[in-house]
Amino acid sequence: MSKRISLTRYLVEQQRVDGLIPGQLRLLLEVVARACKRISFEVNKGALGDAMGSAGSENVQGEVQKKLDIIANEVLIEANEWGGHLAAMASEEMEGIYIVPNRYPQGEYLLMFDPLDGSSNIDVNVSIGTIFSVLEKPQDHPGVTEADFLQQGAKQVAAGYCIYGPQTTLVLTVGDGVAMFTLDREQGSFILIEENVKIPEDTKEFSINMSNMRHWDPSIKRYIDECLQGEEGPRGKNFNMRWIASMVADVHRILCRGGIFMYPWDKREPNKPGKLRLMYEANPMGWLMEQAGGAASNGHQRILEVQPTQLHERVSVIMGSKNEVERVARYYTEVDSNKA
Ligand code: P6P
Repeated sequence: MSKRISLTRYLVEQQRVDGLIPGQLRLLLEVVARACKRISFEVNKGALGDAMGSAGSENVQGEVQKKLDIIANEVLIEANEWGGHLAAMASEEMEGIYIVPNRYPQGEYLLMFDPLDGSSNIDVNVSIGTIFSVLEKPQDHPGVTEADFLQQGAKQVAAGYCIYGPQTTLVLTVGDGVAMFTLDREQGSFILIEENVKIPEDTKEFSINMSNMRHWDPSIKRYIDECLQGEEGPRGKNFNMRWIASMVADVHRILCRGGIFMYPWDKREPNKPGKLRLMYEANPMGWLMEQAGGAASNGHQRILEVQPTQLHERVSVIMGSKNEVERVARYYTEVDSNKA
């Protein structure tokens, strides 16, 4: 069992021992954690607060915004803009980037986030979460533009999420494995509960929205069909299915006990590569999966090697237990080579 130390002490020791976390990045991560704590308090109020229900507006994705989506976004902006560690931020809830105002010092990092992922679950009391990703601002030019954010996921220097469930738990990587911290509400601190998280390479549990089955491409249909055939089929074992419709919750389960999470391209919107967003959903979650010994693919390549061309671009997502992700990718390769 990991020693029960605070997030602050963990980050200081990682900074001191491994030099992995420069002072400004440590400050950034502590500020994000404090913002997540604040969001957790708002989420946990539920109907007792005045933040439930729709905000009566749509975000850049054309999705109905919940009041808590907007509150969470504002909390993250206000917490991070004055510290001097960031040059700019980008959010699922904002069309363009948010450049740190001139009244504050500019830092060397770029922060991207989905402030409240899975927000359709807010009104029915199902776990939701904040997802964040940190890049270094390119130093070869002054100022900051949207183009500075368009870096491959492999360039991330920190990534994580905070899940607001029965516990509020922050999950983080800076490239040296995955650590988990649960909020101790009495102390008001995130306390280390697990470090060096490892995902089993095999699983008996898949996570996909089965209602989209008729729209899937052949590789996904083949993979799921083989799982459904159970021990009499080619997999020789029975599978279980989970779909919470909250990526943070599904990913957290996989980090804790293995599994494969899939939101693949389907023919409902054939011109879109997928539903989930690359920069602030697939990249941070994909890095966490790889840092925990799992894998993350869009079916054709490693998600972290996808070269972004737009801030809010979407991507097909297959991530989790390494051997399962590799099996799905193999099925795609077989289809691609048959086409060739
Ligand atoms: P569906 C939540 O809206 C989200 O972006 C992810 O958190 C989740 O995995 C997915 O969409 C659920 O999508 O189509 O099953 O409602």
